[in-house]
This record gives sequence, C-alpha cells and structure tokens, in this order.
Amino acid sequence: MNTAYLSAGSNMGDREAYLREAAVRLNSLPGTELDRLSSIYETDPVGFEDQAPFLNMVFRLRTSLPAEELLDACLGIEAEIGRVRTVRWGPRVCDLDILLFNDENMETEKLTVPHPRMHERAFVLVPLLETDPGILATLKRRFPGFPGVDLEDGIRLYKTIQGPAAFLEGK
Ligand code: A4P
Ligand code: MG
Repeated sequence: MNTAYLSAGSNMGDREAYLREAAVRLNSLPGTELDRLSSIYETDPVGFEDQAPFLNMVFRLRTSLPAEELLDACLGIEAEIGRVRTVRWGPRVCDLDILLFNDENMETEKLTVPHPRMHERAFVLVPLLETDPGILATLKRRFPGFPGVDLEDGIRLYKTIQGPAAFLEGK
C-alpha cells in the first residue's frame, strides 16, 4: 500500500461540489481509499492573481496504484470534471496535484514528487499540516527553506469537514 497526499483546488462555479466530486472519484479508483482530509480553505489566487478566489483542500489516499498511474487517474478526473461542467476550452474547474508519494523522490517527464512548489504555498501547506501534523518533520527535512511562505497570508478557513465519509456523502 502507498500513501499519497494530494492537493485539490477549484476557482470556478460550484467550487465545493467540484472538490467533492474529485474526492468521490478518487475514492472509487481501484485499490484506493480516501483516508483523511483537511478542512476546506478559501485562498487568494497565487501566481496569476487576476482571477477568483480558490477553494483548496488536501486529501490523503491509501492506494495500491503506483505513482504514475495515480497521476494519470488525477489528470483523467480533472478532465472528466471539467468536461462535464464547463464550456469547451473553458478554464479548468478542478486541479489535482500529487504533493507526496510515500517518502519517494521522483523526477520523470510526467511527474515530479515531492511537488516542487509545495513549500512556497500556504494553500497547500496549511491543509496538508492539518491532515497530518506529523508531516512537519518530513517537510523540514525535504525542503531546507521550509516554510517559504507566511502560513497565515491569503488563506481563510471556509468549512470544517467531519471526515471522509461525511464529505463523500455531501455533508
Ligand atoms: N506534473 C508533474 N509533477 C506533478 C505532480 N506532482 N502532480 C505534471 C501533478 N502533476 C504533475 O499540470 C501540468 C503537468 O504537470 C501535468 O500534466 C503533469 O504531468 P497541470 O495541472 O495541467 O498544470 P497547472 O496546474 O496549470 O500548472 P502548475 O504549474 O502545476 O500550476 P500549479 O502549480 O498547480 O498552480 N492559487 C490558489 N490560491 N490556489 C490554487 O489551487 N493553483 C494554481 C495552479 C495557481 N494558483 C493557485 C492555485
Ligand atoms: Mg496542477
């Protein structure tokens, strides 16, 4: 079994519904279970700033899928959610990034793990640390400059979730 931490984000339409749909689809992948999740946070856009605020959260998965297959599944889920909900060529409504996969280092054409920008992003770090406070030691070890950002900047608690089952059921 592998342990994977994923970051999910949406800044269009019914953002919470897209996050939930991503969780439902991840949880129904073969050999995969949504094990833990963070609260939902509302966050100011980072990078390209002239866009709507995001909802962000982090999922922890237990999965028998190898990392590259999990990435392909994530890209498929992003595409399915986008295809169902938005106009053709419209912006994506759901972004899924693999943050950590076990304690592995990977660098292939398709996949870099740990996600190279994660330590600079409060919208990733705050929900990640909520999901698993024990990950702090790993982050300090893997990212010498950790944290590369003010963890209170541009991020607000949006909704607390009771647990994976409640979220998957729509609560
Ligand atoms: N890829 C390589 N490594 C990974 C990984 N660890 N996880 C490749 C996921 N994908 C990985 O991704 C492009 C390619 O990266 C994939 O095909 C995969 O092979 P993408 O999701 O299509 O591209 P992107 O997300 O538009 O670009 P990028 O640079 O990944 O953007 P980010 O870094 O994901 O940023 N502000 C707030 N507040 N909240 C957000 O969620 N998100 C972004 C997107 C910007 N600003 C934001 C947020
Ligand atoms: Mg991405």
